[in-house]
Amino acid sequence: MKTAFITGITGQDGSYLAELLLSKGYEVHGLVRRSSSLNTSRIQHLVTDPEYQSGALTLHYGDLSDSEQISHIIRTAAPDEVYNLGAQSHVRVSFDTPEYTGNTTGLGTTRLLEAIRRNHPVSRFYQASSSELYGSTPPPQNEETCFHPRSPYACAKLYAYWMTRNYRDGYQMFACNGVLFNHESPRRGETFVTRKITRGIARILAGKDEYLSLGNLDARRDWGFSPEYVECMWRILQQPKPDDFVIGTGEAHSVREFLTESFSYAGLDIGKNMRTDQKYFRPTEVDALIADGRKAADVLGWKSSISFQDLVRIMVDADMRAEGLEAIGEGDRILEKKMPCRWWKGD
Ligand code: NAP
Ligand code: G4F
Repeated sequence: MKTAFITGITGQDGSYLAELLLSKGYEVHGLVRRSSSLNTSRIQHLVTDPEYQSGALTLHYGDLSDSEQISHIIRTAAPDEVYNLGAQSHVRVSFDTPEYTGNTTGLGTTRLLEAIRRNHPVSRFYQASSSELYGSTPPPQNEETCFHPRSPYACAKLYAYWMTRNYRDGYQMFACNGVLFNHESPRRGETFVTRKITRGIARILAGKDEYLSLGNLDARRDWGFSPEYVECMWRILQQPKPDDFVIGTGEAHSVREFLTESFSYAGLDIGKNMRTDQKYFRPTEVDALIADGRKAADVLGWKSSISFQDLVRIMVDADMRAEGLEAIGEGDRILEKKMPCRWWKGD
């Protein structure tokens, strides 16, 4: 049985990855930061699942700013694979908290790499790098494209990206970057734009809100489906040699297109139910991200199967149900057709 350690296990990707690895028979350790309110809702179903009560899932309190606890976990769990998904991951918030973002998203990676190097250097390491690294470099973007970060978040991720490569080169560690483009799901944080829109739709239909407030509608993103992307993280660590990979669908849509597609699916009127608000605009914006994922297709044998329209339907339906409304239903049919062997249990 292999052992994995996941930072960010309570987040969108961490929760799906935990399920994927448990379904493959891994023993999974996860880092959970203490908070005064419950932050384990995405993995609560795993915590209470009798299947995992025999030691397959172990949660450890800790924080990416606490090197002693991170070292202790690496030393005692001796994981075969480490997935560093923990981060202050919100780009807009990083403009308000640049130092904190640098500490967790940037230096947190170094703390983990150093804990591995000193305690268990055979661990394979996955760093959650981001398409935000490309910033203002025009698309399409691949492994050779130069980086031009446009936010404190992207600067922190750039430092983490290079530390990962330096530990690979300098210490021969199996350390890899997955440069993932935006990926979403019903478990996406409520303040990222896709989820904000789909949840906003459900709240309007439930009579709780009258309208949704958004910022820049012109930015274009390459949006994929998170469960498919965590599968790539795992595949990256199963390769014969460590390497970096770009992961995305190769198709981009604007925020406006996401809004139009989801509002029309739910039968809402943008003119009546949407407003723009300056507070959601950013000091510097990333205009367009589109993955050139040919390397991932060739080496990892990976290609996305959930389209933009599918994603919209899956997310709107999930939020309708979460509000106690009836789902329109296409989202369920898409998942049944395209992902019949689903390994995740939540949603
Ligand atoms: P997410 O939902 O925001 O999850 C972030 C996780 O990090 C949560 O578990 C969070 O804990 C944890 N965390 C935050 N600060 C921490 C700290 N100081 N110490 C320990 N843990 C901390 O993010 P995601 O969408 O799953 O993304 C996973 C990773 O991939 C992140 O590193 C993100 O930057 C990166 N990424 C994401 C995308 C995307 O489109 N989703 C694309 C490229 C890269 P709480 O639950 O307690 O907040
Ligand atoms: O959903 P977003 O906040 O995601 P963003 O900034 O692209 O970052 C996400 O993807 C990155 C990968 O490229 C990750 F590394 C990162 O951790 C995160 O997961 O914003 C998407 C776009 C932006 O252009 C933003 O300006 O939507 C625009 N937007 C317009 N109105 C809004 C809003 N974004 C948010 N969050 N909230 C709005 O009201």
